Amino acid sequence: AARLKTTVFGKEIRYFAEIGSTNNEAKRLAAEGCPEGLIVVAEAQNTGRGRLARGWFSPFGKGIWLSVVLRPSFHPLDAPKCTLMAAVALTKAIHKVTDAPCGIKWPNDILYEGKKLVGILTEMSAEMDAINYVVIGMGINVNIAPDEFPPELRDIATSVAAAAGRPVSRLALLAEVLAELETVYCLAVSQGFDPVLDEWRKLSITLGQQVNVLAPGETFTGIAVNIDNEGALLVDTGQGVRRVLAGDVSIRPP
Ligand code: BT5
Repeated sequence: AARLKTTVFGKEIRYFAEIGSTNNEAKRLAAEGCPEGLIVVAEAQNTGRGRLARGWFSPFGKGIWLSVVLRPSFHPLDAPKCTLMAAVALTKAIHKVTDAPCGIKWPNDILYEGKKLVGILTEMSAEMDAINYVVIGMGINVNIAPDEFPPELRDIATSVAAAAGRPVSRLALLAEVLAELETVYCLAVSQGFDPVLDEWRKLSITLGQQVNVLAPGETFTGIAVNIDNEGALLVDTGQGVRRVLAGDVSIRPP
């Protein structure tokens, strides 16, 4: 805690050697009324989760498996933008520990050399027009060597240490992540998401690229031209611009 640079985030820390999912624990604590800024971290997750019931590989002592509880006053429809906000904070934090070029793939991945370093899972509880809580889950592969990934992830996953070419202090990186996240969250609360989305655009590796979009029920290709003020990806298919609010996007090699 001595190394923390934040005023609210991480002032209350729940640390586990092993847990099912830090997001589940954070949601449980949030439902019980815990304060904003509480974080849950674990050395290992047994049932780490991605989106759509996918799994998240979370080996002991090798990553930052982290969830942060927020209690924002903005509208529930703005909550998905918390994922983009977290991606901005994580990319900036990683840029503090390595010069290796990494950037954001819409909506929730940070990639280095086309492979995923970080995944983000935002979950929310809201009633009517008010958010009760938002939990931002972040999985950062810190010191995982290429051969330590299970075979099915070897072609798609990498780590901060692999990008940096040396081991990286998880504690130092965690302090940077919380500092950047608090800064960008304060910006969103005070000025709205527009300046956050501008930062996202600068750190994106998706915009300007030819992409394949796997949206619910269909697949198409086009050029990712922008994100709109709701955080949706705008893809120019040649026959018009399509708006993608949820889905998976792959960047096509040139
Ligand atoms: C994500 O989902 O990328 C969100 C991951 C969020 C993980 C954090 S860890 C702390 C918190 N607690 C949780 O339980 N979760 C959050 P998605 O975009 O659906 O990607 C999932 C896919 O990424 C999987 O189906 C695998 O193909 C791949 N994958 C799994 N583990 C990975 C890893 N460690 N590194 C890179 N890719 C991985």
